[in-house]
Amino acid sequence: MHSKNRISDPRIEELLTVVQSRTSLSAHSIKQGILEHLIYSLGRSPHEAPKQAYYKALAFAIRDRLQHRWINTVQNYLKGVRLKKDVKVVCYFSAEFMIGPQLENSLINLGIEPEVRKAVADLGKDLDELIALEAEPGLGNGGLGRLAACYLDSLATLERPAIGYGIRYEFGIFDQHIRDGWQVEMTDKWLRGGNPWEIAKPEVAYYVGFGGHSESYRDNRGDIRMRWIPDRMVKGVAFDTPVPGYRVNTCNTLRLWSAEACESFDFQAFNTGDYYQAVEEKVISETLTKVLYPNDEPEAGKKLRLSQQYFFVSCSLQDMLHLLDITGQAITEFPDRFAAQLNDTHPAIAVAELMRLLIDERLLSWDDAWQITCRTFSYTNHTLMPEALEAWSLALFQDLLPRHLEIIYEINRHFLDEVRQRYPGDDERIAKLSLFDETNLRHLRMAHLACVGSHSINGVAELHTELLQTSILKEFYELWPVRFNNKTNGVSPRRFMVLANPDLTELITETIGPQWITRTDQLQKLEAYAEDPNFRQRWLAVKHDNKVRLAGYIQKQIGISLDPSWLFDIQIKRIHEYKRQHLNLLYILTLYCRLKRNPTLKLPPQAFIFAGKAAPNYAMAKSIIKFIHAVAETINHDPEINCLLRVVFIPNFNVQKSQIIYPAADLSEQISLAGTEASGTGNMKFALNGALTIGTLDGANIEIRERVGAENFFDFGHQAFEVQRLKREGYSPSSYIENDQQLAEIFHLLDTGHFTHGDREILLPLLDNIRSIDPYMVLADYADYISCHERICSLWQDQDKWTSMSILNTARSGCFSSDRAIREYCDQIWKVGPVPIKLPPENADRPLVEHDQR
Ligand code: 26V
Repeated sequence: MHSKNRISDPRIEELLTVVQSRTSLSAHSIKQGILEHLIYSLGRSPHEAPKQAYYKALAFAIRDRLQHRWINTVQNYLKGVRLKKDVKVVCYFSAEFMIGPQLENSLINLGIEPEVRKAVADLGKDLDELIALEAEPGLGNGGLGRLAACYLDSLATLERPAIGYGIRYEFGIFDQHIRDGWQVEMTDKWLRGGNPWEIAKPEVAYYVGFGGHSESYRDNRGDIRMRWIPDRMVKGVAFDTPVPGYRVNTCNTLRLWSAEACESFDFQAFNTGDYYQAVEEKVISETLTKVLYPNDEPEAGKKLRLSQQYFFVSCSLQDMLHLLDITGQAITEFPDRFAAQLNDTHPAIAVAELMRLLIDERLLSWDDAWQITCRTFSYTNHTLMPEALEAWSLALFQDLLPRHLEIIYEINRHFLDEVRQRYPGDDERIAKLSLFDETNLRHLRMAHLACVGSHSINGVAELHTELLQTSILKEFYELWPVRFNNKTNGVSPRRFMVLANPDLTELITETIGPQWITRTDQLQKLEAYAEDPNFRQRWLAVKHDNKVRLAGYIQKQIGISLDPSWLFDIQIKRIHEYKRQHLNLLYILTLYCRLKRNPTLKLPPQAFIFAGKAAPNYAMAKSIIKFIHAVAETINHDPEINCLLRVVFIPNFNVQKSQIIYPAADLSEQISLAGTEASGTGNMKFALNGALTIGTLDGANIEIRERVGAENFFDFGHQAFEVQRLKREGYSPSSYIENDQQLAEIFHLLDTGHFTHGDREILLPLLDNIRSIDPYMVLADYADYISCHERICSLWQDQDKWTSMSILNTARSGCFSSDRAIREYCDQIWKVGPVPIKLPPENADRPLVEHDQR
């Protein structure tokens, strides 16, 4: 009880006894906490409680230990604002947050894993088993949602005030099952067992309108104003999840909105006697936040998606205005207190909603409101794919958000007036810049709305930002070059190294000290050990153990055995034609044919591991999954082949699984067609864990190659500018097959149903698409991809060299930490500095770390 010595104030003494049983980080107190929660929160006897109950009790006990940090963090921010200290809060608007499991992350950040392991063992349980029981909140599709989660982690670790605003989907990304090699989707009932990490705040609720019409009226100054009369209202209720930083007291908030029916509205219908209509309204309202939509499915549930986007954006902006009000600040302060980041265009409707709140509800002038709006928002673009750019049909938009449409017309009028002044008579440019696409059955372009209403526009890797400026946002770049900037993505070293790869973490920490965890540039110190035989041996041993762990998992879950001494060649990401999992398959099939022709061929044994989900209505992507399984089945069952090649598809890829897979990779496949992958973030997770990359010069691959050195990176394929030229000049995929015997043989085998039990139909649409259109130029990059793999195979023979290269990949990838990215966002866009959180004496248990980690 070392804190007792410090404290003499009796009032604090009293508080201390109240809170200390729930704040102490000792093993004894944690054990006590678990037992208390088992009995009093969950109503179970410790003797009969199932493991699931132990998991939950443990989660509650750990949440208790975050609680005072969380409360103090919020109080500190508000206090700072009240005292007119320039506290500014980052509001990260994102339709997706793929936060992954929370328990182990909290233990790592608090630095109490050893104590908790002991507490749990004292209760006769195994910590790893309890950790494995946590249902993963899969509230995102892939890279974009995981990026948002990494950014929240870094914001808290860097002690920056931040709120993540999003949607509490009742069903996250679907669970992927595989039946007969095909993907089958099942609903993700992640809330089934309750969610111990969230706290419902029923008193933090806002009303959001839909539909109806707008009308004009005279305000008490006699000025004409507009108001919106919606015909439906939905209530948004806040659910908060703590976001603890690493070894700091800062604990920020992820605030997700859940839709509920409004009581008062039901009542109205009830009065008119239409009880069933009222119940129906209730059901419709509560449908709003039911399910996450795949972002790569262009036609899915249009109307509901726009409703979801507007719903969470409106709740979040109302919440921000409320925070401003309770701290007694003027509306003009808004952009100095909040920096709101639009994570892609999903929240772009925020531009119109903030305008509406300021003009219609706070009665500001247009010009004042517009200034506040543009100073508040900044926009990150995450894709160049034309079919991915969000555009809403005006009919739908008008029906759902009539008042917003009026406001957007007005924004467009002001904007195009400015453009006309700059470029008189340039109607073509006007049409390109307009918020409305007049050619495409009149659509509202959300990327344009985001650009016009933001003071900063960024891409997520250097090439991507450059391509934004020269292609899809070219005219905006010409108009406002200073608004454009690049922020190359980053990933959390806590989640993807410390948590995912504890053995590597230990080896690195033992070698260069622990500071690298928050200062990843220090990983550079490992360079000095790249040629050290002893260190290399230990590095290799860690990789080997990680491969044993993955092989064990695969054996248990899928029943395929893998030899950890083989080369583990891994491609894990959403299944998409542009990511070209089928190019990877063509390499595997090439090896297959070569081995069949020459069974004594010298080849390093290779395990090919795939994982990833396909959007439920994306037929080609689903065929690619079937294709992988067809090849896997043939190869894995062929005794002539399976001694050198094996192919595995790990179903239901998620954050939890990714943590087992990244650390076990020797080779990372990053093979998208150049100019299509905005950044990629898996590429960074692999490199940080010491995998070598085979990759195209696309997205952040280019920067990874630059950093780790071209000699430690395997690049291949056409570059983005060559892809553009090829397309211009007329790309003919069939000629590649005609001129390459190996390709011809592969396609012949596929056509005869060699891998599909003689079925010549099931893969035909995919094969025909490659032969006739090949939209992502798989065939144009095939030859170079094969020869690149051949170089890799020969390098693999030299394990010392390989291991040195692996060490250098980790040592030089430090800049791909999300801490680096967040520092750039904070310094260059948000202008948000650190606000260290001090705990009051009654809450001080012990400092989380001795040294300064900032
Ligand atoms: C892609 C597509 C492909 C065509 C069909 C419709 C469609 C719709 C959406 C998308 C992707 C949307 C945005 C997105 O998720 N981008 C990803 O963001 C990551 C984080 O910045 C980045 O690493 C990935 O490269 C990028 O694809």
